[in-house]
Amino acid sequence: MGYYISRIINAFHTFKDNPALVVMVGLDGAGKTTTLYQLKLNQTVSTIPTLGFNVEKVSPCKGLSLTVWDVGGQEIIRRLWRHYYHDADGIIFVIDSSDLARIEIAREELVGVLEAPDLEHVPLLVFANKQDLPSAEPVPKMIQVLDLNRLNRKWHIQGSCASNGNGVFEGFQVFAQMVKQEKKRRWQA
Ligand SMILES: Nc1nc2c(ncn2[C@@H]2O[C@H](COP(=O)(O)OP(=O)(O)OP(=O)(O)O)[C@@H](O)[C@H]2O)c(=O)[nH]1
Ligand SMILES: [Mg+2]
Repeated sequence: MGYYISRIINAFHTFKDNPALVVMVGLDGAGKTTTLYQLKLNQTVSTIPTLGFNVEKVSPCKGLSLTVWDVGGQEIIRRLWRHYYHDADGIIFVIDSSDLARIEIAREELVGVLEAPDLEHVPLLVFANKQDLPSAEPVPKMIQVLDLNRLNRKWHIQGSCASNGNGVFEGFQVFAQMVKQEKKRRWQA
């Protein structure tokens, strides 16, 4: 009996009180902080480079809240990303689709992120951001460049414009469902 009660409490804890933990990374200037506050406040905020992190709780879909850690992307602080991965239920990678000069660096950083043992099997959301800029690569091209089809995990890519909000909510909605399903699958295992 105690076993079942503890499972019920655990389930309640998992789905009600305990928000899923999500880490958002990507190169500096990709638009992570703009994305986070577009979702949280439904507003375009003016940002400064993030030297540590921002953290906000958001509820993009019914029955699941996400605690989103937005971690600064400057080269010198990228090595700190891995310290945020422990217990993460999902990972978000934001990329500036118009920054062709750094697309290979972004790809390499994504590979490093996905190799982190703490992130094994967690769902991935990629925001192909800055789609408003004329030089932005479209989503199919970003799938190819980032080689997403080879991934052995659930992933979703969303074209977005964080500065006007296009695609931000839609991306988080799909992602939250993926995180919810994965949490449920792990709990049932
Ligand atoms: N045109 C355009 N500009 C954007 C978009 N998203 C963000 N920006 C701008 O890009 C710049 C960097 O945005 P941030 O959100 O601060 O980028 P970040 O990824 O948090 O950067 P770090 O904190 O340094 O890692 C800001 O000037 C934003 O206004 C977008 O979709 N389109
Ligand atoms: Mg930032």
